[in-house]
Amino acid sequence: MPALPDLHADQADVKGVPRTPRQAGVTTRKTLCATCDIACSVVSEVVDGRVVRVRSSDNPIFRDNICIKGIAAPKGFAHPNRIRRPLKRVGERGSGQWQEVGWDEAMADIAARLKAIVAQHGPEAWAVSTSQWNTGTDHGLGRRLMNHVGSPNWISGVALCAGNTAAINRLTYGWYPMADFSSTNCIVLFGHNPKRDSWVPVHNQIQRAKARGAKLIVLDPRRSENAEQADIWLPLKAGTDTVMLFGWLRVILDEGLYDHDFVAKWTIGFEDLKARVQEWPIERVAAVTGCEAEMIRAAARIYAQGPSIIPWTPITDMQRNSTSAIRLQSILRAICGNLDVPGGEVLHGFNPMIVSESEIEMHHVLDEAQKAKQLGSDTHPAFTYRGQAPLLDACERVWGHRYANQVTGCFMANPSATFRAMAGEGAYPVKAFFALGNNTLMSFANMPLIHRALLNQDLIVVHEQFMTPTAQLADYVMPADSWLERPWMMDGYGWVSIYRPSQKAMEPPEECRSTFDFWRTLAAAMDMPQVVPWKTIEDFYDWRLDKVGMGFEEFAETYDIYAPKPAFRKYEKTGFATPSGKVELKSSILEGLGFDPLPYFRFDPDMTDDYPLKMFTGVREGEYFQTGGRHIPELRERCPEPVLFVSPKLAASLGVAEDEWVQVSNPTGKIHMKVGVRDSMPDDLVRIPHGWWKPEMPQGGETLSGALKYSDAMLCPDDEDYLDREQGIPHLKGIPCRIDKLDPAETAA
Ligand SMILES: Nc1nc2c(c(=O)[nH]1)N[C@H]1C(S)=C(S)[C@@H](COP(=O)(O)OP(=O)(O)OC[C@H]3O[C@@H](n4cnc5c(=O)[nH]c(N)nc54)[C@H](O)[C@@H]3O)O[C@H]1N2
Ligand SMILES: Nc1nc2c(c(=O)[nH]1)N[C@H]1C(S)=C(S)[C@@H](COP(=O)(O)OP(=O)(O)OC[C@H]3O[C@@H](n4cnc5c(=O)[nH]c(N)nc54)[C@H](O)[C@@H]3O)O[C@H]1N2
Ligand code: SF4
Ligand SMILES: [Mo]
Repeated sequence: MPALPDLHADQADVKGVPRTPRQAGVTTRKTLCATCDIACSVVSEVVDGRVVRVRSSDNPIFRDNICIKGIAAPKGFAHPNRIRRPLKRVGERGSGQWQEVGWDEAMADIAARLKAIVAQHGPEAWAVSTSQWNTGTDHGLGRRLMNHVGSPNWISGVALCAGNTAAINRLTYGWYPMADFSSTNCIVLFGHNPKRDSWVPVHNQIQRAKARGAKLIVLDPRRSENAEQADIWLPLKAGTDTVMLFGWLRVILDEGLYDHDFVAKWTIGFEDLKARVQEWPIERVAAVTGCEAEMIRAAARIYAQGPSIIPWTPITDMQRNSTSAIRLQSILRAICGNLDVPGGEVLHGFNPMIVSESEIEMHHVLDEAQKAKQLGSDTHPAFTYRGQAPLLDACERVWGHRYANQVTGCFMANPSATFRAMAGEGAYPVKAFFALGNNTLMSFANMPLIHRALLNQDLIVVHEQFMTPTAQLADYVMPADSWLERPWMMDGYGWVSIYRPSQKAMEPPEECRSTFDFWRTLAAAMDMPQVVPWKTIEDFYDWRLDKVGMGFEEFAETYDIYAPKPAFRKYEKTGFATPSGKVELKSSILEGLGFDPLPYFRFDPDMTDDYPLKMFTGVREGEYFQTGGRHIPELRERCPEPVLFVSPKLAASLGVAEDEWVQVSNPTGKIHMKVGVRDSMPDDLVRIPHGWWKPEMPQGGETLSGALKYSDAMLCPDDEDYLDREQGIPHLKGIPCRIDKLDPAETAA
């Protein structure tokens, strides 16, 4: 294969300042890339009203924060596949027959049909799924309209990525803290693997911290990029992070390495925790995790020296012991004195100068009877209204508002319960489903269930840039703008008090519109124009910025970053935003919900003869963000097919070789993948890539452009054995499967 061009080469001339535009007549706009959720500050170069290049920011703080997905984004958005006009389904659902309609006409029909469904089944029959990060300009307006209409059934990919971490962190100390990379002495990565083309700002922060001497500890079954540069790499068994955390706690408690004053003054439940940790002698931890006892001790001791950080990781968001793992991380932070200190993890609270998305959502208008109907709140309440309700008073006391919807994950319905209700298998029917910037079909567990759920809807509306497998099943596909084509005010997902503005760099094509416009026009068509009263998104931002005393345009010209001066140990004045005002090592909230108030570990179900292998889904591909991007030729030629990874030994025992096609199956479903033999993989684990479909394959029909043939979600179970108890999120890090070689004749891709 000929060598592929280095997409980063295009950035080479911008390493020094000042920077030279590559073309005459260039104007520049300060933009935030929203192709992935980390939102790098970049510069858009515009010629004749079109963005011709995206490059890394001129601000030294953000230098080199760019990846090939951001670089390729203008090409991706200009691609002929882009949806440019509202489409109304005219044939059978999923038949690929569409009629172009005007935006207003579409919204009028959508509103009429939604009203009819609400009238017949109640407002809770309307569910919405979004991913805040992609839509960018939702800003809580979707929830605001839902709260006024009366539906609690909002779900999101954040249920298994960061939103749930935020909700669970709040149970322990009331706010989800942010890692301070700038002055930490030790970074601990639980699987999380930032690299050159994934999570680039964090990758760069890790490199800078290492250069100043900070230690890096990596826990990963695979020899990942970060494992290779770690001071300590603990190659734990997949899904055993909770046990490893118990091991660290054991060392820290036995050796007295915790912050005694903090524990005495600011925590409750220490003695109970100690008793629970006794269940985990280091030898037992070593046996279960497969790591050496001495290495576990060494890692725990370095962490305890501090100040240390355990930056957010999605890996413990997606395990059947997720709640316990996240709670144990929170507990470690607290008892080792890493909470709200420089170089540790900082509790930001709201920015007092800007109206937050949590406020915009107006959760107080949804009445208690409707909140109680939130799907999944009876069985898996941790991040639902019911689970988070005990925090409301405390949140108001400490942070000034009752509803802190951090990372939009704190008042969600449970996705699996929602899909069951949509499929007609729940407590009540859900008959209208809206997906905004979320490829719902492929982005949760049990895809066959989601497929059934979608086919059982009376109304599906999708706001999208491309004809995703989810969009292919819609009644209406509404064309979305992109991050180059709209202004944005980024609030760090309500996690931090830092705001960053993004300037609109070009006009959206044809009828493409922002999520703000989607909700504004829907509210008006639902006869609720007062719910979204702002005419333009700039008016809306001006309103939010009222206290700053600047309009959005001036704000965006003036600031790259807008944040209050950092303050530490704020709890000394206010207490923590928990029911007790302390760090709850033993959680009163979990106890009140009928769960074990202390962390615990459930072993994975045993493998069977039929499904003897263990797989996880993950290892992000540098080329794509999640299920997107496969239509961009520059990226696709680098990563043309879905590839599973196995070790050379496992490949040999299965009788499969590099580039051969295989079927991966389990009781949930089956898919086809290509084999990649990697010596970085352990011998007892299979890696399945997330989010594969092929936009060039036929829409609808047998495979929905390959989604039913290649998507990892076909293999992810959501029965109780594979759900975290408290949150009900799926276990993506230890799923049984088998691998069978395919007859080459069957596999013409
Ligand atoms: N089975 C399984 N499920 C998973 C995961 C997994 O590994 N396996 N990973 C989880 C994780 S970590 C995450 S973050 C979630 C992500 O789940 P999603 O949020 O669904 O992420 P994407 O697959 O990127 O889908 C986003 C869609 O938004 C569209 N889009 C992009 N920009 C815009 C925009 O500006 N406006 C609108 N309206 N649409 C836009 C894209 O074209 C794309 O189709 O999935 C989670 N779900
Ligand atoms: N290029 C690119 N970048 C992305 C994304 C993308 O799609 N493409 N997605 C973004 C999003 S939404 C997210 S959430 C992040 C995710 O990115 P990361 O947090 O880096 O997650 P992954 O790359 O899925 O997996 C990281 C590591 O987890 C290890 N691992 C697997 N199972 C376990 C386990 O049970 N325990 C432990 N400790 N480790 C395990 C894997 O071996 C792998 O090396 O990436 C973001 N960045
Ligand atoms: S890491 Fe890449 S895709 Fe993500 S925001 Fe930065 S440039 Fe965009
Ligand atoms: Mo994610």
